[in-house]
Amino acid sequence: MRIIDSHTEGEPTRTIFNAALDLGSGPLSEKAKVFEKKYRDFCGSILKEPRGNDAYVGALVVESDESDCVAGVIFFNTIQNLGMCGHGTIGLSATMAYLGQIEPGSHTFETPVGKVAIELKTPNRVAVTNVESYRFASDVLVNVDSYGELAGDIAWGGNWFFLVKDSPVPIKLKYLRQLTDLGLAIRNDLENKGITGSQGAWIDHIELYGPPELDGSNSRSFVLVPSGSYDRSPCGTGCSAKMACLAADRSWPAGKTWIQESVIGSTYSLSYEHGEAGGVIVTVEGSAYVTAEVVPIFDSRDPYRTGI
Ligand code: PYC
Repeated sequence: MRIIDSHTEGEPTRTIFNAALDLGSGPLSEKAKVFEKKYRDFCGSILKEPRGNDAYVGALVVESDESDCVAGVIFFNTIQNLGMCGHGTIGLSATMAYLGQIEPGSHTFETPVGKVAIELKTPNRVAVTNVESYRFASDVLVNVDSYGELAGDIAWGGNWFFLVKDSPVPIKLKYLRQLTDLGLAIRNDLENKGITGSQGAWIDHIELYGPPELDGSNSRSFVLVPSGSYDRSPCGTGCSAKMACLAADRSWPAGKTWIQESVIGSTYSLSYEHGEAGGVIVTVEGSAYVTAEVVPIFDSRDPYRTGI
């Protein structure tokens, strides 16, 4: 097994090669289910504290049966699998470039929710063309103590999101505690009301939007991720969900660049085209850097070897 860490616009990815796990012989979507069920301790030991933390996303690289794909990848966080991961795909691409496994140009990865294309522009700059994204519901009301009623949209961008256009809390790092509490309270209210994505899917990511702070950018966002931590990047799948909502509202045209800031001020450059199923195909461009090579040691005497 070989493990390389990177960050994409501030958000960490831990990429795992040659893990030699027995995931069966089904399609990647089935292998991902086997991975989630059978290898919880593996995920915990790789991503959770004390070896990692709640912000990490793992990218388990597997062989793809698709002849046009350079690899298959299963993304996971400290509690479950992700469908797709935008920052993780950019991190994986920069990591494979660092290892000399891919050259600048076009490549395709297989994920459990579909194929994603990348353009490796430089060893660190990557544009990801995501799976088709769509808005599932608009103006859904939630109730949150101290903020009252808030309206948001539910959208799919490779994961499920609830997006609040005008956050009552400013999108600034100094309000991280309040933003996190608000995100958790919204998620709880959605759960209590039985509000889900399609087929009862848990809406596990909450996005709060506010005005941009940087010249030339369009918006700033805070993204609560399933572990209760937050995305340091603008969240690739979350940006895809956002573009799907903008397209559904007809408030941003296809092909025009949108710059999305994260709560730490890092940015993605986004645009969309109309998809075949009525949604949008979003391209997310950002930068990633390799930060470390990790050689984990699993000491059988360590009570926290599978994470806290
Ligand atoms: O970039 O898509 C993303 C993502 C999902 C969760 C954390 N990052």
